[in-house]
Amino acid sequence: MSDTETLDIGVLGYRFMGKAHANALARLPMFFPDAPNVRRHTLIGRDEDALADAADQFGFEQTATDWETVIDDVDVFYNLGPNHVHAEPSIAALDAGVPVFCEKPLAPTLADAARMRDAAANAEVPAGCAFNYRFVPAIRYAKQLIDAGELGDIHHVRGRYLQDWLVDPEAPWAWRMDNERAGSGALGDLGAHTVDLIRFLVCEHTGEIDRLSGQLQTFVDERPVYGTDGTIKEHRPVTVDDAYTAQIEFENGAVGSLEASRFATGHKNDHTIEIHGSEGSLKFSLERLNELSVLTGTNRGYETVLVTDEDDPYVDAWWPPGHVLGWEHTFVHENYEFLSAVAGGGPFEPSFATAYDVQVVLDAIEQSDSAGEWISLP
Ligand code: SOE
Repeated sequence: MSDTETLDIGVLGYRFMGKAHANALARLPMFFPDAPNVRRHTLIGRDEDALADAADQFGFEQTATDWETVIDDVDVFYNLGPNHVHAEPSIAALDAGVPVFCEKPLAPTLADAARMRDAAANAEVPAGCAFNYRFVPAIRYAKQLIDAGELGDIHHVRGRYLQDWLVDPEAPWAWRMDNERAGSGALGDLGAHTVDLIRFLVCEHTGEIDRLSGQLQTFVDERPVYGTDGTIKEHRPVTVDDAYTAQIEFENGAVGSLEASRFATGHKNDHTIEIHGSEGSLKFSLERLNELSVLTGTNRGYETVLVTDEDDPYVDAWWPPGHVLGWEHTFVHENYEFLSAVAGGGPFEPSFATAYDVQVVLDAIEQSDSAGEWISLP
């Protein structure tokens, strides 16, 4: 850190998530003036040309191709690389006393996730996992309703995350289709979000997920790698799931179903959560993220509540009531919370410990699929 007032941020990864977090860092001083000052210090990646372009575009002061050299120079380390590079750099940063914000899923394997959780437990700095959908105002509002008992006793939870970017069998191979690098497919990439949201929303009331039955499916088992001239150079195997489903049961007997797919034709980024309790129900859809459908009391049908009032979570930082927010705002909110925890020395949720608990559920779904039977969680 060059002065006591500013946090220097080192960011590994400069593609989709690099852009989402860099945008969030740039927005913070304008919309959250009480956030700590940050400097977009070093952007880390392997391809020097692409990295230099990204650093220019995202407002970073410098670039580096070796994360090890950067850790000592920064106050906070963001790990936004592919899943297989989550563990080593994150653990090294935590061992050096540098706070870490890591993209989800925490790691490709439960063993790596456990090492990351342990490193975080031994470090005296925050280690957060970037489950950004917790920071949607409507999701925070849903949690307030559930915690206030408006839904009564929770009986049903349903979570579905649908995308369609792989339905074309000629869609190009990518690291997200490789078990070594990604750990799993739709399960870890999309299901991790659903499991985290469900645990965030209901587990204080239902207890943890106690047992589950899971199924994985791969519809296309190899995909083309294209050359720069657009012709197919080779085919590589797909070694992860394209879709998963799971039945879950909570400690209190509540039940749920989970699903994610990259083959859900027509659905681009459709994450829905539905919860039914003894006194009411609610429905959330990421495609309408400013709204929450709520059924309580004597209402006969769902009422669609616009969660855009100034007293709704995070909304007063932005625009006057009704001026809707989007996907990118969730990253600003989580960066605000994480960096405030870093500056204030406070805890941050979701922590590595929480992200490990998500990974336990993902791992159990894989175990259940392999064994063809229900699995009890530890
Ligand atoms: C996958 O397509 C993906 O980008 C996920 O990796 C993100 O976590 C999700 O928010 C959107 O979809």
